[in-house]
Amino acid sequence: MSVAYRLDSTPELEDRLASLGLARNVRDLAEEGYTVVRDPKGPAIADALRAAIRRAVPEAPETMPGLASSRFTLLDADPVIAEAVTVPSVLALVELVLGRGALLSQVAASRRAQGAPAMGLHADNSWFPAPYPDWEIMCTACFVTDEFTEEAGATLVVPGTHRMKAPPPKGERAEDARPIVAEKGAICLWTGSVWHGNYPRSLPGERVVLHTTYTRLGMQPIETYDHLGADWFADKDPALPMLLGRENFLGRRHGWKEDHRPLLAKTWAQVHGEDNLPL
Ligand SMILES: O=C(O)CCC(=O)C(=O)O
Ligand SMILES: [Fe+2]
Repeated sequence: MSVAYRLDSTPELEDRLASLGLARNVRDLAEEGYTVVRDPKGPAIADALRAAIRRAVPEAPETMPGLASSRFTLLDADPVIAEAVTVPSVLALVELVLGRGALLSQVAASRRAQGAPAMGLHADNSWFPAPYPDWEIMCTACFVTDEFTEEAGATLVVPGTHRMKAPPPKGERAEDARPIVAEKGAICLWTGSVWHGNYPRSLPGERVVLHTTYTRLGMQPIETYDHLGADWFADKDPALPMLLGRENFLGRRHGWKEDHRPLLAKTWAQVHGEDNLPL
């Protein structure tokens, strides 16, 4: 059951993807619905990111062995988290999956200790009914700070299920499931449609992961970072204001004191191109 699969390619983006050496990742996303991204930035910040997550997310209580613990809305919990959500290769692939002007939807982190049970099979398009549209609504990037193997409790994925455009049926056995095997510093990226879960962790130690969800402009992000002021952005990646919707036309009180047209035109051009303005 194969349907047309749409990625949001533009000539400029294709050049950028090629110069970043991401041809294989583009193929993976189209054919399998997920990919493992290796960007030099990943290994460079993996240890600092792991330490930041361990400070921000409480350990699962010893009285409940095997429990996974997680926390949300972590963008500003530590400067290295803001770096981890703007890794250039990931942002280029997010643009391919979600189009220009995509937003940061959620920044979560998890710690899974030995004995952590498996997470059930699901698709991340949780807030939308099936059939999902031909285009992707959201995608999730999991930053690996130790290692992903089956024993370590890696993410489990069922390759190609992004084409089903629906969540897994209840009780689905997913015979073709496989672990996403990846080393420290790699970033696993999957579309909101692909079926995934994870494996129980049998190794000692803990699996520490940053889970970042991006969504298409036009969708409602899961989290808000409205509390962050200009001082927070001053030393951060310039992509962040756009990722947080600070530079687009949506989510505002329009036509009140200010002329809304320049921002509308800017947003339209960003999504549809300069030469395609209906205004
Ligand atoms: O913990 C994992 O391996 C997968 C978690 C997950 O389903 C997600 O981040 O969307
Ligand atoms: Fe998920």
